[in-house]
Amino acid sequence: MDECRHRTLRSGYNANVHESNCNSLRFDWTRQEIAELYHLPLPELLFRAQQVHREFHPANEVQMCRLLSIKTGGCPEDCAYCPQSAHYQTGVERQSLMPTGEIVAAAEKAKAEGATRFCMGAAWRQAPNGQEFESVVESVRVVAKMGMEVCCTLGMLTDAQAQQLKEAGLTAYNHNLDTSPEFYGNIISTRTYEERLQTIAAVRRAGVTVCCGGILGMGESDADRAGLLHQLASLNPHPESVPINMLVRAEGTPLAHQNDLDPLVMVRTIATARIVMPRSRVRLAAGRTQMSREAMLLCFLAGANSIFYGEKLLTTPNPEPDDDAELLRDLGLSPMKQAVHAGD
Ligand code: SAM
Ligand code: DTB
Ligand code: SF4
Repeated sequence: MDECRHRTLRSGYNANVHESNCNSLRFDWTRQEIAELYHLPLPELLFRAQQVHREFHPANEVQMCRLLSIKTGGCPEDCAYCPQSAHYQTGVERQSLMPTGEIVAAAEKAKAEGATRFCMGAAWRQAPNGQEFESVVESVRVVAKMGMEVCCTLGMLTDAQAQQLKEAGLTAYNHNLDTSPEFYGNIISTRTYEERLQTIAAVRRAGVTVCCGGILGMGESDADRAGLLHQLASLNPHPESVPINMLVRAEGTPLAHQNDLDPLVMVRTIATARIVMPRSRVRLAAGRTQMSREAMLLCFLAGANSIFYGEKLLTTPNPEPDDDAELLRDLGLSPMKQAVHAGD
């Protein structure tokens, strides 16, 4: 555990707050401790999350990330939430891998609009070898040279592929655990939790930063949300980015008719993530079109400091950029400049 700075900086500091906020970078959180944080009275939870947030991050900055689906639909996996799974009739049109020129044009547009991170998503079970992979590597190389943080999410990855992406300048690799180990089997049957962890380990070994989070609103319980956070907070180092997605209900998927998720569940989960993974960037990811401005404000107050910016996520809508720009202006939040340490 890192030496706690509060001990020397703030004498007379409340011991309980100190206990949960100042265990900076713990990797031994128990599931019980995480569940207890998650269930704190919400004002208390938000207060503690704000304290951690302000100790580790600029208080009023938000990272702007742009997503692009570079290979869409027809995925052999059966993820029950996903409009791109070939197992369901969702109306998503299949598209083969986008050429580097088109990807770079999208990245240039994103950069001009203020995004500092560019994330390329592909509906693959695992990153392919051969020509297609070489083409992705080339896209990573060009976008990295533009001075943007580059993230990919291509499915499972081998050590050699992770290394090749690293050499091309990849900042981060997104591979979500999605939910708790216990609930996972209700959502995906075509690959295991352990396989997800193995890809995350390969990304880490290659020296690429890890972007790993989950989805709320799939019918999981509070205990499952604490279980997901426990898995994430037990990774050492913690994922540098933790995307918290609200399920986007896609017609044709098994989860199309899930009940609305109470946005306060997003708030609680983000606040708990902020406390247990103090240095990580917590991303208020998919699902913002279903949230009010006030709910998004609470997510920022809870410690979210990154969003996807642009009218589309991968295949589903995101808030209009003008509306997001207005929201940030009204809240007094500033778009983050390029990270000092890419991947933070
Ligand atoms: N195929 C790769 C994979 O699964 O790792 C990369 C692309 S996949 C679309 C990336 C992530 O998007 C998933 O892990 C999931 O967490 C998230 N996602 C997919 N569909 C979603 C939905 N309908 N709502 C919220 N998040 C979703
Ligand atoms: C993540 O956690 N959320 C993003 C990104 N990582 C790749 C994807 C959200 C996808 C939402 C559904 C869609 O647009 O297809
Ligand atoms: Fe395929 Fe990824 Fe969608 Fe699962 S989440 S079906 S792996 S694209």
